Amino acid sequence: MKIYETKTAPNPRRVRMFLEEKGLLDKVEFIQIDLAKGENLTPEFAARNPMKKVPVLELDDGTCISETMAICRYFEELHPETTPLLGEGPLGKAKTEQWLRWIEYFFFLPTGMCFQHTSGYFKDRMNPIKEWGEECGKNVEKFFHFLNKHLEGREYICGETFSAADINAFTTVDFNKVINIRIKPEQTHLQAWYDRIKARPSSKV
Ligand SMILES: N[C@@H](CCC(=O)N[C@@H](CS)C(=O)NCC(=O)O)C(=O)O
Repeated sequence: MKIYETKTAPNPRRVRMFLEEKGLLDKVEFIQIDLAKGENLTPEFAARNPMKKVPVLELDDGTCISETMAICRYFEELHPETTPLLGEGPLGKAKTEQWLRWIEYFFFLPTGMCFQHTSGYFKDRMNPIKEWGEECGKNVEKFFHFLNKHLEGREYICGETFSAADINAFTTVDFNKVINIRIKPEQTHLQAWYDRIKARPSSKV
């Protein structure tokens, strides 16, 4: 199996952390795609993912799976003997999914929009609108505040068990450094949770 990815990009990092937590990282060969050079925009890459984004998982028979959470779901189902990261039982799975979607819509996406629209990083392929980026940044700040309150008295985002919700929120908090949004000194619950996740070996992959 191969994963086409970019080491510095946040979506592929979510997949690497997920695989490391399951002890599956060495099952996959990683192939680096240079996004700045537009290696994801070639017809060859588009044949693997018509959305032209990383990560993409390519199975040995050539089948390609795009979308970070679809790739994570594939490994969760393929290896039921590994630590579950997408919840257990009807309620656990539903609550984890709820958090994954909140984090994706209200945290990860505005973070990405703030980065792309204020930095102009992809201005060769999109039309950055600075005001939109700044507005998204304000929503990201609100989510930091929301997470801080939520994490008071909780070890992990879904409660007592580490899950993909922690991976996705952690990698998003980290990526926010590039747009200069950081945990504030008074956000002590968020900081304590961040330090707990950072201490896990998977945060280094
Ligand atoms: N919804 C996709 C988003 C993937 C995505 O936006 N990947 C970024 C890197 S983190 C990318 O490939 N950007 C290249 C571009 O926009 O040209 C997922 O969850 O995997």
